[in-house]
Amino acid sequence: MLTSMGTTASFLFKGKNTSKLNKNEIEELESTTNFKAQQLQKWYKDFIHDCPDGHMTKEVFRKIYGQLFPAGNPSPFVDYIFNVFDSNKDGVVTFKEFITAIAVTTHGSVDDKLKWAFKLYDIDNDGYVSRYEMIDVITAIYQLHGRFHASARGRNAPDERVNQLLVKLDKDRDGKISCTDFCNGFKTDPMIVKALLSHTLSERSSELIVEVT
Ligand SMILES: [Ca+2]
Ligand SMILES: [Ca+2]
Repeated sequence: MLTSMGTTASFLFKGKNTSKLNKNEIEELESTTNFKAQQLQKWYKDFIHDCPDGHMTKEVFRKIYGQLFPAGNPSPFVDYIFNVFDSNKDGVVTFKEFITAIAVTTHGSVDDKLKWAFKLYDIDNDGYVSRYEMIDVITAIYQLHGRFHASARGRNAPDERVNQLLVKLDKDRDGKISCTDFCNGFKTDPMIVKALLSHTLSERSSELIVEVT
């Protein structure tokens, strides 16, 4: 995943800056993210260099994904991924929100990563992933890669792909998946992991979302 966003952010945030987190901020973030103080200061320096106002906007995300996927249309996917980073839903991503997401996606537990990925798919935040939400996210991922009209047909078409996944994940056949179903499905069936993650999150972008092995 950007080692996802990490890699991306690193190249995007080049430059020198003297901005630093204060002692209290460092202590809080060390305990919540498991990053060391030195790593946090570096992340912060890079973050402030590119976001002098102290928050990332959706435009910055579009810029990052546009650079990572020059052949695709990143906008639909950015809408969904931004929503996960922006945990308090105020329309901007603060450093704390940013580094928290990076921490989960780079060195969180498998459960934490799956819960994070679940939020990406649960677009309306009602606690369930519906068939339509899954189709929307997978379609956005195809568009991100710029291959929506090329290889995303037949068994690879988003609705067909979702049908295959729902058979595995939606045990009670009510057309929606809870976070527990989602996490259990991923953990008990490696093929689902492959189908949704490698597909959903291939190459660098996949790291941004979740890494499960
Ligand atoms: Ca926010
Ligand atoms: Ca939902």
